[in-house]
Amino acid sequence: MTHRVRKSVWGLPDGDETLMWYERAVEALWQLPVDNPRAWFFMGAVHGVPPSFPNIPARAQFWDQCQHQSWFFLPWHRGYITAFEAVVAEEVASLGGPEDWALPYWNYSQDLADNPDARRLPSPFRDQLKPDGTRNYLFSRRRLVTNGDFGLTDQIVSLAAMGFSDFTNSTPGVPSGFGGPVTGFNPGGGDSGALEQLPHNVIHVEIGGFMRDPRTAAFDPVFWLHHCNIDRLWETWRQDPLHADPASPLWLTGQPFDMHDGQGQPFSYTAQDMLDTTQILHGYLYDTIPSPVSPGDTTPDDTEALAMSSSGDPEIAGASEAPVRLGPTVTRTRVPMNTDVALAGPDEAPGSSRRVYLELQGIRGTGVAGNYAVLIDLPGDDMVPVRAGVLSTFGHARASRADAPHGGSGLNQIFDITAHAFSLGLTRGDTGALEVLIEPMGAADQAWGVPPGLEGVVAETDEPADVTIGRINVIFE
Ligand SMILES: [Cu+2]
Repeated sequence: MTHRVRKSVWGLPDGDETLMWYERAVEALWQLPVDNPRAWFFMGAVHGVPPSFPNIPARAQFWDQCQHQSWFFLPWHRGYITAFEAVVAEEVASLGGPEDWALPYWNYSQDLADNPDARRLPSPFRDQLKPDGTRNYLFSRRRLVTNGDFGLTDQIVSLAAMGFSDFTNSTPGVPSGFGGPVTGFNPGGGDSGALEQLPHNVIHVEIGGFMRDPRTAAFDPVFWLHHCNIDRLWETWRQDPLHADPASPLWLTGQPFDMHDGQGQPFSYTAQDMLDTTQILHGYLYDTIPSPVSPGDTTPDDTEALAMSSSGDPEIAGASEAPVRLGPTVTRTRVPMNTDVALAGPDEAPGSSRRVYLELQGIRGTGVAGNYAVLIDLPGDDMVPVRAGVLSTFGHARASRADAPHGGSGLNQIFDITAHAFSLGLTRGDTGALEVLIEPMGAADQAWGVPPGLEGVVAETDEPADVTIGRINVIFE
């Protein structure tokens, strides 16, 4: 049996019709009533429900289901985009297109030497109208960029996540592994896994428009190519014999998810059902990854992977004294250090098992905000501040609602600053404070902008963008 093959969108040859058929299918699905499980609006609301969206009977079971800041992030989205692919492929075939349509992926992290255009949005997504003057259903207003160039930097397309050896880690204060922390059903709140954080969250916010908020993200047709790429990166990671998905039954079978297939029939799945891509609905493969090994063949097991990566109990070596509200320019925060904890011995140089993390805890607020560059510095020295990472606000408003998981305590974000901590002298134990600088990246884009045809269906956000960090911690592990 042959399987659908998901290809790089920038690698599609001249004259390829994959995106032409995608656009035609989106147009057809757009016309379906919102309570039809195959409707564009229904499928987008499965991820998140925009304010002012209609209430339908299926809402409680099928909408607002996306899993974020969770070890279910990757398997839930795999089922979601594959169900979407099934619906689009069904529509393409019924419109007279190919029988084997597959979702392409956008590999923005591709080496620019191999493809100078890799970081640009492919042109079929850019223009409001098609060459014949009719509406382009792949268009969505995105950060007011019309030439496809979002200015994605090396830092934004970083694949550092692929270096994580463990899938999950639930130790507070340290990164939660490649795939995310152990949770139950979790639409948002807490720590993102490494791949979810970067590039996933950061790309969402950089693209802007609907993509900036989980409640509207799946209404942008490029959402699906972004998530197809994230899914490909998971598949690439898990094909490495040194990596393993969680072996816990809580992950494998403990949490079922409800979805609709290409015919609009309900089905449910667990993470275990997502491990062999050739067995999910119609089955698919990626053009550049070898066939999956069968589930269960992977080594080492989860507990060994966890044991290898954790080296000691994390301790808080410094903490900010009050919540930090981010301003329109640079926000500077002094983080007093506890000199008893902030001491690394001479044998604990970079490369040893001792790690230092900067934790932004309880990122809360309203509206749709941008990304922020996070830099660290020692007060009073003459060195230039160094970059600790990118703070992404994707989902911060949703994770702040009192009815959200964790009671609306917001998002957490953790950066590994080990190398900087040694070079700044933070580990000498004689440093009184660390200064953290948080600076908006790029232009503000506070409105979603309602694309043509969605007026009256999706309200433009009227909440002001506001971001507050509950506490900034320096953690020694
Ligand atoms: Cu996403």
